[in-house]
Amino acid sequence: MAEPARRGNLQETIDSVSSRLKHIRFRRRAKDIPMKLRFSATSPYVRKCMIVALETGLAERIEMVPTNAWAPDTDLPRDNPLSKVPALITTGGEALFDSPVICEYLDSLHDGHRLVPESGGARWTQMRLEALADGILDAALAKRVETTMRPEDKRWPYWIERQDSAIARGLDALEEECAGWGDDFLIGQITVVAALGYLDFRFAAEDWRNSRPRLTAWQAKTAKRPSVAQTEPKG
Ligand SMILES: N[C@@H](CCC(=O)N[C@@H](CS)C(=O)NCC(=O)O)C(=O)O
Repeated sequence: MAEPARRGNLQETIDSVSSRLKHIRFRRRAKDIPMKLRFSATSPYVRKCMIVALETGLAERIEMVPTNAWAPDTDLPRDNPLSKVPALITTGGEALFDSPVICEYLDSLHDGHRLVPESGGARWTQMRLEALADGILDAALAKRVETTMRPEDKRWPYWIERQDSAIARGLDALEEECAGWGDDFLIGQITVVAALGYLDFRFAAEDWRNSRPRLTAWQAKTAKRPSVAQTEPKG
């Protein structure tokens, strides 16, 4: 899918997709009814879904619905009982979550090359990599909640250290593996982009690049992809 090469961020991409969507007159065939993606602009899990949508040419079929998962009165649990974004409402009205499920669903809707391999060893390799990068994200988010939302006198240093160790081991594993990825840009690599981007966005002072030259080079190369540049978190 050819996307215009320009730098932007996830919110700008969402705005641009939404405004283009408004100008499309829908004949109400199932294919033309927009899906809805409940999102927050800084969520790395949403970013995964947006990269998949852009890479597969599906972005214009998705209406973006801003959602604050943390708002006490949010109606998000109606679509996701876990009250997390992303949640995707399909054209048939079914609400799907979480990001691996949404990404695989989106990948089933297009005729191009599969971002989530359908079978064989490549599938497990990619799903394992996705799980590893999602796990880095889960640890980074847990650390952020602990260090920014929890009252200072109630913070648990051991918990923060535990998340730091999980993130460091995960990044070391990626450093070992990334030389073997070649030009692959599938669901595993997409999730790695989201994880590294989130660390840069929220923990810029803790330089994950230190002693990870191969992963650093891989990220720099990947940053040039339009789907990656257009979804870079800013805020
Ligand atoms: N495993 C989920 C994680 C989703 C998630 O944690 N989303 C965050 C935003 S980045 C959220 O909605 N948090 C609200 C909460 O934890 O209550 C996925 O892959 O979609």
